[in-house]
Amino acid sequence: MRCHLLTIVPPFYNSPMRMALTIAGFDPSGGAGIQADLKVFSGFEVYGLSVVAALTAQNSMGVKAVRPVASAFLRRQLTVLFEDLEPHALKTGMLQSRANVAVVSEIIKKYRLGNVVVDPVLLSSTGRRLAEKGTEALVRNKLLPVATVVTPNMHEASVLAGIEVKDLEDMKRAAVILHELGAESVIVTGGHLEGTAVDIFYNGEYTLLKGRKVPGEFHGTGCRFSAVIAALLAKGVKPLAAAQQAKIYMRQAMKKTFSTGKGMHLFNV
Ligand code: PXL
Repeated sequence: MRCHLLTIVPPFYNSPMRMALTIAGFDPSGGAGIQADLKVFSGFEVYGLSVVAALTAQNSMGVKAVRPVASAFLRRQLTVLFEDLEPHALKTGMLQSRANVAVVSEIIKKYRLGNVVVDPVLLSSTGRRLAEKGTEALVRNKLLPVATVVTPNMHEASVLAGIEVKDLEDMKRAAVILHELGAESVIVTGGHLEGTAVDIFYNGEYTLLKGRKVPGEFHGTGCRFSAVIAALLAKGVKPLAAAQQAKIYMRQAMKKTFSTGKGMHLFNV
């Protein structure tokens, strides 16, 4: 008897399917982290791989608890995956522990992975620490040197660059510092600027990514922005064009959010 599924779905090894991997935290509310990333990947018709670096207990009102995955098990998830599958791009999100940042950096180098998007998650939207103390130093020393694109918000840019970041000029200075630390392209996102939402893209040259603010508090904005960039890099788009498209995508997505009435708005994807 013919098996229709097998005839319809081609196997991966001769498939043109593009793949992206997210190494991030698990969000039961589906608003951020791995869940958000996978939904974005599938929206761009990129096959999503996901490796869990941390667990969280949270809802639209905020993160209540965080647990890192043991770094040895994080390494095992990655090595088993790479015995078989090679992503065309990957993004890192909430890695939570210093040991996990070190493992991710080691594996990226060992498997010579390219198209690496680093979302240097340190705090949740509601201000809770999502990374143990001292993680920023490892992100600076071990992840920035392997990053194709790093996407800090103003707070993360300030912590990583070691300068105050309050306005566009500070964002530009921070971008140069993070570029010098090894990231090929830096996008400092300006969602927290007053009245405007301009991002700074820097790869040796500056490009301003202009945007208008969409009013409201949204859960998982940073995750989605970096996931769009990873999906587009997986499809062969260059970092600047990917950042420009991600900016447009985010504005559309923010207009399509919904609220449970209690906490932040959730994206309708
Ligand atoms: O937006 C940062 C972030 C990343 N990853 C996970 C999160 C959050 C914020 O809540 O829960 C899993």
